[in-house]
Amino acid sequence: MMKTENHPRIVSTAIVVAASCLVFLAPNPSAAQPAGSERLTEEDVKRGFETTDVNHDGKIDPSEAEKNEGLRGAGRFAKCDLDGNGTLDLDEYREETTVSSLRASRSVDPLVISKVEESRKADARVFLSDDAFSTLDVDAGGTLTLDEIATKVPTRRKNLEAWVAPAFNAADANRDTKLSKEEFEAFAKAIRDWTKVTAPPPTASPVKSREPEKEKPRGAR
Ligand SMILES: [Ca+2]
Ligand SMILES: [Ca+2]
Ligand SMILES: [Ca+2]
Repeated sequence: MMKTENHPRIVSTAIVVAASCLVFLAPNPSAAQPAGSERLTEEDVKRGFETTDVNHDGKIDPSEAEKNEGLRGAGRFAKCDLDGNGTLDLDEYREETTVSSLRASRSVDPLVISKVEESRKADARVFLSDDAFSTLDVDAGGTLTLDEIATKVPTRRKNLEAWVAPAFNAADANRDTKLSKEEFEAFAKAIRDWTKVTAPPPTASPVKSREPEKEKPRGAR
């Protein structure tokens, strides 16, 4: 059985992974952070996104990202592209802007946080239904592997690696890389607890995930 105190570490891992992709997303600081304000608002997020989305197609592609100080650089774009579809949507942009603001100890408007939570909840919903276990148990073998889970959660594949994999590993009490029904309950609880959080903690304590990310030293900006 997973201990409930594991879940803050799961959150932390997600933050390390997510935060490592960005220092600051806005194309210029004034676009996302009005002078005299330390609070990131939903309006700031949208303005930063629209400024970066030069051709206004509602997506940030790699060439647009190259013009954004916070998005350019080897590997950064890919890390922010949570569903791996080659572009950044507003949810992906908001998620990373929020993380980078919290890391920089800027306050984040509750509306921004709640929108981030909405998108995480959408990802998490598949784990929280009553018949989640049987839905996910593709081969009906009575256990779940991470690959089985991945086939059912295709749209946020990188999210899966960032926070589902650590939750999975933490819940896998007997370390056989499969979740029994009982282990799955601990996993689902961690996901449920995590998607309820209102703000991630500012510091991180990495948990080993299946595909470890290259991490910056803790506290690096
Ligand atoms: Ca675009
Ligand atoms: Ca994307
Ligand atoms: Ca197991």
